[in-house]
Amino acid sequence: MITLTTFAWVPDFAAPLMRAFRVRWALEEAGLPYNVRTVTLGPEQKSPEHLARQPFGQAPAIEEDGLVLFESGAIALYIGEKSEKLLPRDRIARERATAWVFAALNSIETWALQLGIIDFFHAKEESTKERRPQVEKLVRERLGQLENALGDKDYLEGEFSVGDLMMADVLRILDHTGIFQDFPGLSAYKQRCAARPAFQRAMTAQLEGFRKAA
Ligand SMILES: N[C@@H](CCC(=O)N[C@@H](CS)C(=O)NCC(=O)O)C(=O)O
Repeated sequence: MITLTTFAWVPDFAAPLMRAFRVRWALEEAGLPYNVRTVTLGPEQKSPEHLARQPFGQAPAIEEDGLVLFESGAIALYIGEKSEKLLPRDRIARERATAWVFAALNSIETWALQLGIIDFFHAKEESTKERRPQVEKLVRERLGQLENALGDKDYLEGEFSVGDLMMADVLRILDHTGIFQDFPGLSAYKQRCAARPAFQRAMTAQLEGFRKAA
């Protein structure tokens, strides 16, 4: 059985966003039970035990049958291998789903995160006045391109896959901005993904875990 390592507690703004969520969601979609191990922010994060799981002292990480795996993208694909629902067996559909995982992490998350970091940690700094509009412009460009690629489909390739799981999770980084008002197609896509029972179960479990540790 997979053991997920997550933080025991994170600040409120980060609780729904913490990247262990995407692992929980993938596990729920795949219908796989899992154990949870918690690590505390601070010295335990940088302990040799945790660095052996996650070389940067971050979370999530997973372990199963002697495999220790870090990076949420790699973990999502690993779980995908166990479920056709996440990674289709068809060669082309499978590669396309994989491409969307990379697109979410490389082409969207990098920019969404920049905006998140500015808003969550540097909102009052002088440099933000100049930097934020530049970053927002780039984010908007990427969102427009993503919305075009989605078109009128329910999911990026028609059927839900691990690519949608990663994309929908990454888009949530921007929830605090209200930017999706200007992208109705993506807004509906996000809602569709968040309405999935597996998403709901994973979110309940994540928030409950943090609440108990608070
Ligand atoms: N690229 C990594 C990023 C992991 C990451 O940044 N995790 C955050 C929590 S969501 C973290 O560990 N933050 C604490 C830190 O960086 O010290 C992944 O996708 O797994």
